[in-house]
Amino acid sequence: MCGIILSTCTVSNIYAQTKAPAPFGPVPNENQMRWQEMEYYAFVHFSLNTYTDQSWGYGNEDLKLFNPEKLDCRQWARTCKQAGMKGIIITAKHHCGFCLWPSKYTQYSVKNVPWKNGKGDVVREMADACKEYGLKLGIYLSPWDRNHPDYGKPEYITYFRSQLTELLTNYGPIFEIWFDGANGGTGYYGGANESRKIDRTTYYDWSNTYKLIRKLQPNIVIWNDGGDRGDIRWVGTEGGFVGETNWSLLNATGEVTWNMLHFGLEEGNRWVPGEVNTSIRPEWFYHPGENERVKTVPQLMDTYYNSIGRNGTLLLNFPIDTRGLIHENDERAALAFANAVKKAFAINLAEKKKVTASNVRGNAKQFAATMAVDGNTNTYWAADDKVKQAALTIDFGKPIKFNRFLVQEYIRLGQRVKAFTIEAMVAGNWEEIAKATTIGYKRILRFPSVTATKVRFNITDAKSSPAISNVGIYNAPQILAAPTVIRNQNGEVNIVPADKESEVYYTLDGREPTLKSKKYTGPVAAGGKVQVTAMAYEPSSGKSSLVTHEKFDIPRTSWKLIGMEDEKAKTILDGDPSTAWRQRKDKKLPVDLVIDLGKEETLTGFRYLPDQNTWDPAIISNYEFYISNDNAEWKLADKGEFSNIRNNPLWQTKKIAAERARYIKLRALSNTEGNDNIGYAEIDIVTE
Ligand code: FUL
Repeated sequence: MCGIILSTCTVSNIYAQTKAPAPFGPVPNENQMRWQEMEYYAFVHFSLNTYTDQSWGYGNEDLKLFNPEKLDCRQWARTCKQAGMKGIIITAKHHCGFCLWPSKYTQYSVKNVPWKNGKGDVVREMADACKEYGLKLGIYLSPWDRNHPDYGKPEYITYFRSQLTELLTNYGPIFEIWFDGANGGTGYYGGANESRKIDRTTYYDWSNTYKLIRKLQPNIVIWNDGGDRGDIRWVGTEGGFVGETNWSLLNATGEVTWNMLHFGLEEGNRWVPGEVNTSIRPEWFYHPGENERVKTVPQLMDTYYNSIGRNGTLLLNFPIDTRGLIHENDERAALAFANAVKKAFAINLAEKKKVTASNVRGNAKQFAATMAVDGNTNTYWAADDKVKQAALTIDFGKPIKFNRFLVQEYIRLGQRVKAFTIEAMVAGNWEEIAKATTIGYKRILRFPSVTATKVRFNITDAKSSPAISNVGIYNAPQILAAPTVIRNQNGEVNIVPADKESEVYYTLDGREPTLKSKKYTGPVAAGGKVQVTAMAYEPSSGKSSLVTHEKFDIPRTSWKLIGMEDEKAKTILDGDPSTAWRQRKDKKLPVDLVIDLGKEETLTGFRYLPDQNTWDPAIISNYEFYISNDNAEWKLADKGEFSNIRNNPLWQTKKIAAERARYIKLRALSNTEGNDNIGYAEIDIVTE
């Protein structure tokens, strides 16, 4: 009798222990799960801005400008598909209010443009092309509308919801809706030409807008940077990276700080994973001047590892060009990037290898170590409840060379792992080769190539017993990066390859470098206007990098900062984007920076690169630019805003009517944070 009872007890114990682990903390819903598994998808930015060379339209841009000669959404979809992307989010309406679809509720749309005599619908063409290529469709609808007369009034919310209803009803399934956070400010507003402020927490009444969205598109995910908690979050930068520690959690209510956006919130009570949005060029919209500024494969690979490799998805933008196409340079870069990813992860060296675990949940087969290397992310290796430290050892049986480690948690049960290390058995000894914090849906670590017989994946800390659905080990080919080119104040050009061992070849006349060009051996004196091109070359493989193109205007050798006691201010002219100088903390706006150019020049513009520090921004948003011949009488040459500079702190180039002057003054009227911090990485001029 007792024996029977005993065995029943044992059986039920085993049964209890081999039940799947209970979910820990918040978990993704099905929509978030489907979205996360997409991993990589596109943005397309296309609007009147495409024809005005602007980042943000004011709302009064002429509709006649919209007449793309070769608009071909099928080319966009084909490119995205070939690039391995799973969907496309289109800017149906950007801040200028122009609608790419013939909305019933406004005249400011494709209804009234020369393109297709007002009979066209870009959103429809996009939806059809996505369907043809098996891609999902997403919609960007800017809440801020600089054209609409009612913006700022309650009536606008009705308009906004009517537009949402059109977009979410007439174009089939929509996987994601994107509400940008830029909200309120100056604009045309039906001719009022004024500044309108709204309270971003209350104005849009998001909770009712969300209800409408979910009713119309039950499978959608909502991205919202400006209001109530959406289903996914911005990661606090448009630079293409999320924090190394990345929790897919936030709190359901309350303020979201920059740190929470960038790293998630370990103790958050709601599943809100991060989406990394960045552009394949510096800017979101097409600017012909950026045709040579398309990101290189090494840059895009960095973005890949810092987004998808850090538990994020990657939303990569293509600025559609004036013809209505993804520019050939962007297409080439996206396909080369896809190819590099494919090559890097072509062979999982861990798959089906001998694998053991320090603990297996209930010693049960369905949670065995092998589940992490079976190539199926629906099965997972799990440890017993209460086990928060566990190791998985992969035995190759012979020395194998590798440089990447990929790991995935079974996130349907929550995000659990807080810290882990990777060790390799090199010549009979265990060596730690990498160390990291969170995992989440996917984590990829890069490290210098190592040759080892075994790899040990150690979970050193977890919120709850780990559940690992996939482990991958790869030997990714090296990619040569295009070198960095800078010119210092003395007019010397410095070229720095990403890999110190690479050889560098360059030209100073804009011609493409070859192995017959000059070999770089140290700083090169290059006065006057120069166009430097440079490439890195690896003699052992015979491979060369993509080419860097840098244009420099007249050298700043004899420039002087006026009225500046701080010696460090010179960094504003040192040519190095990573060094910056800030005005004294106690200075109140407006704040001036005055430069003596040493002699009269014919000025046709000026350039400003903000301090690249993202922690405590000191970025000018509104400015006035003055010129003078005697540093006494000043003439206002230009004034305006640096649009979108907070999220995208790139070089800003402003044109002015050509004029001769010896002194320039950049007056900062406001900064992006509403405080008085003002900083500069670089200031430069453009001459005729
Ligand atoms: C930003 C916008 O202001 C930009 O113009 C762009 O659309 C980007 C994706 O979001 O915040």
